[in-house]
Amino acid sequence: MSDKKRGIHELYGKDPSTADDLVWGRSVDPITRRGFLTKGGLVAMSTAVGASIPFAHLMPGGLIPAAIAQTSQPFEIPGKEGLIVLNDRPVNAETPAHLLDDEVTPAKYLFVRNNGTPPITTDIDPDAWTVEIGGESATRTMSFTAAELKKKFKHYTYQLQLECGGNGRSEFVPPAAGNQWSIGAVGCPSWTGVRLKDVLEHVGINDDAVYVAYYGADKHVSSDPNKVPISRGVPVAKALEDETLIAWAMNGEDIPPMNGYPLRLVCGGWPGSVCGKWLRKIVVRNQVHDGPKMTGTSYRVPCKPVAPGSEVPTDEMCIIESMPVKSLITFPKSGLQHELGKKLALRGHAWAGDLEVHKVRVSIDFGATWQKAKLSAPANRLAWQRWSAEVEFPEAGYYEVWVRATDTAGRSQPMVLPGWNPKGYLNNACHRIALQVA
Ligand SMILES: Nc1nc2c(c(=O)[nH]1)N[C@H]1C(S)=C(S)[C@@H](COP(=O)(O)O)O[C@H]1N2
Ligand SMILES: [Mo]
Repeated sequence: MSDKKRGIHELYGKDPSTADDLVWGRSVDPITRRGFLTKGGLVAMSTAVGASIPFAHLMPGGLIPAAIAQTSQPFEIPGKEGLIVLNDRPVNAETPAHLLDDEVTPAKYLFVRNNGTPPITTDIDPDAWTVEIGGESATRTMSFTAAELKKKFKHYTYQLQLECGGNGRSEFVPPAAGNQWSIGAVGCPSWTGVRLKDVLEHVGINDDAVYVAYYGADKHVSSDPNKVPISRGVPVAKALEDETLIAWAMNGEDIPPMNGYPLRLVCGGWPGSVCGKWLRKIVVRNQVHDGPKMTGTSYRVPCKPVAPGSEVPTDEMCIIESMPVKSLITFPKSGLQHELGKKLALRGHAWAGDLEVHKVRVSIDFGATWQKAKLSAPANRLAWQRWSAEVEFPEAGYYEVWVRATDTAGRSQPMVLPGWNPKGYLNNACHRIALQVA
């Protein structure tokens, strides 16, 4: 059964409409997006979900029934293991904290955040994939195949954090719409590619350049070819940093299909949304980029703090740049039983956007007192840092371990929640795990 479930997700991951047709004989009305089930399809779906479906005629097309999509935890995307699926159209899946324990995040544990339908890249020749560099502030327009990029420019490898701007959204009150990420939309794999800077300098950028933005090969979920699911960018200075890469490898292997194979941008320390996957085009802009998900409330927060639930005018919203300081407890797993009188070893990672982490502390008394953890240097700029500590418990009972990092500018994580914002971005509250001491 679980193989069958996985099969369904794979199928839907590629092309929801075709999958609908194949699995249920369901056709989708292009305007209402409702699915039309044949009689046989309805019987098959009712059998699969275990009951008749009174509102079957109102069910959207291209959607796997939740009964099937959500029962087989952990959800398996090809090449991934143990991820928790939040949405399957588009695919969004996060990693439980204890699976982020490796210093370098393995491919199977890197989260997936898709805004649209990924291109089918399984059968392509990765070296023949082309990227165009242009835009009104580029001196000329040039096209490179991945093979040419590899041949022409020097290769670099960096370990770079990738965290979705909405990571932690599920804790905001009042709630914010969007994927209800808990804490696992983050990872720190090692990336290999060429510096975006070397490529841009080769092409030439004009003095009036302001922003550098990307377009990918994914499609809008509506299947409308004129709509772009996401196109974001960064100011020129961030694009020209040494660590900003056009990458073709993750941990020494091809980038996984869902993480942007065969080429993606990696721009560490900023919201993951600036790291264009399935990279097709880079544009050098003479203004702040205005592609989909750059404007309005997307990846923007109130420039000044607001009361929870406020309506914030667009011109009082600022684009998120560096991500805030944050940390995770990756060992032990929340919910463990621990023997009284024994020391408990703890470890995890801490990161701070463009900055470094200065110190990490842990608490076993809900933040009343803190103990300093050991903290390692990052493998390179914009990589997360390993921390470890040992704690002892005074008596039997329920405890929580909290972790709190402070960046080199002296800013610490909030203990409960940071400032509310309309889209629920930047929740860098302390991570906590539960345990029973007996
Ligand atoms: N082309 C393209 N690039 C994209 C996205 C996307 O939907 N399409 N999602 C962005 C967002 S919001 C995030 S958080 C990261 C997620 O990267 P991952 O799926 O490899 O973890 O990719 C970014 N790059
Ligand atoms: Mo994101």
